[in-house]
Amino acid sequence: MDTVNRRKFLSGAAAVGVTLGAAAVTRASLARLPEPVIQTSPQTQPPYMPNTGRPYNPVVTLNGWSLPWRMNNGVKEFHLVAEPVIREMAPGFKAHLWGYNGQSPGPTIEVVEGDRVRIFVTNRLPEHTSIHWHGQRLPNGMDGVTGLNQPGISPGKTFVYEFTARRPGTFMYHPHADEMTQMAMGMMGFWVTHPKGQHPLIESVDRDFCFLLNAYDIDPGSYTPKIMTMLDFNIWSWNSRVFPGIDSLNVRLNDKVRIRIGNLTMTNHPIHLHGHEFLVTGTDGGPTPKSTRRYEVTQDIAVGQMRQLEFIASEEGDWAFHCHKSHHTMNAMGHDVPTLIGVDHRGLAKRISKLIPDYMVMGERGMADMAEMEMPLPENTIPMMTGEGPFGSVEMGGMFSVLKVRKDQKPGDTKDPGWYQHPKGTVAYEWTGEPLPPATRSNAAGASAMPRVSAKELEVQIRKPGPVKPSGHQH
Ligand SMILES: [Cu+2]
Repeated sequence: MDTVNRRKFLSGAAAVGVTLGAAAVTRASLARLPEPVIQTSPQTQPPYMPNTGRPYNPVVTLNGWSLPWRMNNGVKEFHLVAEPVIREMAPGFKAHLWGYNGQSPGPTIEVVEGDRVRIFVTNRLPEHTSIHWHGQRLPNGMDGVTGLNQPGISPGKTFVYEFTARRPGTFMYHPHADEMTQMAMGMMGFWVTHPKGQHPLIESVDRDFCFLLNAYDIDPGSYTPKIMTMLDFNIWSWNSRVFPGIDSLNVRLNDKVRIRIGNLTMTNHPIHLHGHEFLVTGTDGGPTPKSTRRYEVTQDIAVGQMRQLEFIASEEGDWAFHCHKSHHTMNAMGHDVPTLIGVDHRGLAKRISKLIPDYMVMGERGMADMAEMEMPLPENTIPMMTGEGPFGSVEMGGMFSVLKVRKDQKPGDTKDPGWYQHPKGTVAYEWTGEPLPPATRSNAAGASAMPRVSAKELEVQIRKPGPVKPSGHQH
């Protein structure tokens, strides 16, 4: 990226509400807390180009931003404010979370290997907190485990963490105080330590993206996550956004791309990229030795782990990029709907609708109908599967985004180029020749094990969508 673009990005960032600390920092003001920088937009902010400290190539935080710092006698000073925030998880769906500096996740912290870093942490939550700097080498008393390494930071108080960023790599930060609650509420952030100069195992790239995997349990129609949930989450998100609210990863054809991912959910996520193979160039422990690298199209990321994926974006198009657990590409509602594939509803719906006027038959042909259904949703939620593509509904939700590779995407340009225009003759098409004669095979298959049942002898659970609880069953 050239300097002009960098400047433009910086002023672009300022225009959408990032307030940079005062340019001229006086001696007196250095004795005070650095002014916290607050960001309330859920849009992906352009890379943050520093004007002090050692140079590096900044990352792009998906639907997030990087935290500016002030330089104080050679020390990079950041100010994180733990506080309640409102996060738009997708258009039309807002969550009341806890986060840092106006957003959940908090801002990405970017430093350079060898930097002396001082982080002020102010607690505006109703209970004590702390921050653990996940993966860092640091003095034990800076590790952030409440009770073990430090007392909790009480509401209203500010603590100071200080250490040297000793090894380059991909890190995270999160509370180590009432963790179950505070992480279920969205308190987490990304940390990147860039290498100083050339590193034999860290290549420079054209695009460097990062995001956290996180999950929430938010009942349709409500705003606050249920913090006691251990496994049964209904909102699977990247940086507290769900498809179609997750921005696409927009790159130029033949760009070298790095994607850094950290997992702070309660389960593993096999992250799958279409159209390209990638190498895993880094893990929690730092850059991987070259001899261990092999090409993959899916990388599982376990709880508490970080992974760096790298590839050359050499295929033009709109490539799906998602978690391969199919329930993790779905949003709230519908996870506990019984399987009705093969059940003959004919006549039944009419009879039920006499009792329950807005009853809908769901799932008789599979669940794809859900994406098109004009379903009465409660006021603050998002359909289970949604997202409009150039060919119709994408029938996805949750942990899903698109890698957009374009010949004419400008170097460093992060803007969404729109949908891919496929060259003529390169899209799957409908066969218009002689059709296959109808088969009796599928009805006969498994006849004794799976007899087709008629509506007369069928017991059906009637479930109304929305906040209304299942209303019993009907013969
Ligand atoms: Cu997943």
